[in-house]
Amino acid sequence: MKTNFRSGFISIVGRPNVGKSTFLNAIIGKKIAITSPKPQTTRNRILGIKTTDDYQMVFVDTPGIHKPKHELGRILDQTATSSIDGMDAVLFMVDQEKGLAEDHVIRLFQGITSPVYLVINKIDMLKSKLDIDKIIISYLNAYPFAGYFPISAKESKNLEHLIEELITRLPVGYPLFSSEELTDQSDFQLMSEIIREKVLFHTQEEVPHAVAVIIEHTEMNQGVYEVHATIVVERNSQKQILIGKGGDMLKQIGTEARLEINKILDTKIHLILWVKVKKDWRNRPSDLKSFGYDNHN
Ligand SMILES: Nc1nc2c(ncn2[C@@H]2O[C@H](COP(=O)(O)OP(=O)(O)OP(=O)(O)O)[C@@H](O)[C@H]2O)c(=O)[nH]1
Ligand SMILES: [Mg+2]
Repeated sequence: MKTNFRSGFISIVGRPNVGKSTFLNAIIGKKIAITSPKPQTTRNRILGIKTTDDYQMVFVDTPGIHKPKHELGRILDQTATSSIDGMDAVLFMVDQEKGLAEDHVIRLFQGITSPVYLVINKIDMLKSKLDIDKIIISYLNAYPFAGYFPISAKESKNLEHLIEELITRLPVGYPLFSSEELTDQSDFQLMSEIIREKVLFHTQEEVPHAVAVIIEHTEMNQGVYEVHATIVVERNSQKQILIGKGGDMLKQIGTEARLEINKILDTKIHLILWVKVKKDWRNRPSDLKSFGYDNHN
């Protein structure tokens, strides 16, 4: 290891749907966090680890900060806000839609010592540089940001400038993870998240938010790696939607999830999905905890 090796933590915070997880995947170069056009996709703090000969950057992807309606939402906000202070740098990500409605997020930066960068994502959707400038100007008086970085996470545009700046914020220190590690998530967590992503993609309105996925167990059956998973919903009507006509919807979700798990984990699996109703689980501390959602994730 080089004597001036640097390592540190960088968190990514912002409102839901601005592209935090897409950015994490782009930086790491592999899908480790699920993404979707629906808000509140990310529910746990997810680490993405980028290691080179010179540095190790540990990115912390967080749930979008919003006004919670359930206990789950409150936990999500807490997970995000507890990932702000004590970081070597904070990336405050915005897109063109939000403007200054984000005051409640900016307020969280008061009193912290970490440098906060304004990262304007989705610039591929903007027509001109003037549009980017307008967004930056609208934030100028909101907080003394350490820098402004317009990027496109989806097209991996302008990421290298941001990385160069972040390197300067890393203290000299040992790596905290081995160089092969890209995330702190277990294979079970990754599998359950991929299944949830397919549910998010195929369902609308309240259903995506009412879903949790649990990997019950795995076993080898005649040379095939079987994964048994349960999709939990809050109401019978949601269960009907997920199963679909003649089981079509569940079959579709299962096929898409299986193909992606095969690819990402490089293992051939056989996926067996069940749907179960657990009334009001998003407000029940015991259910939230057993599904992996608590303040300590
Ligand atoms: N056009 C465009 N779309 C993007 C870009 N980055 C992300 N998106 C899209 O924005 C949507 C939300 O992306 P996510 O990465 O899930 O957003 P997030 O901030 O992690 O959302 P939460 O986890 O809900 O807080 C998805 O449909 C992405 O494809 C970008 O650079 N350009
Ligand atoms: Mg996310």
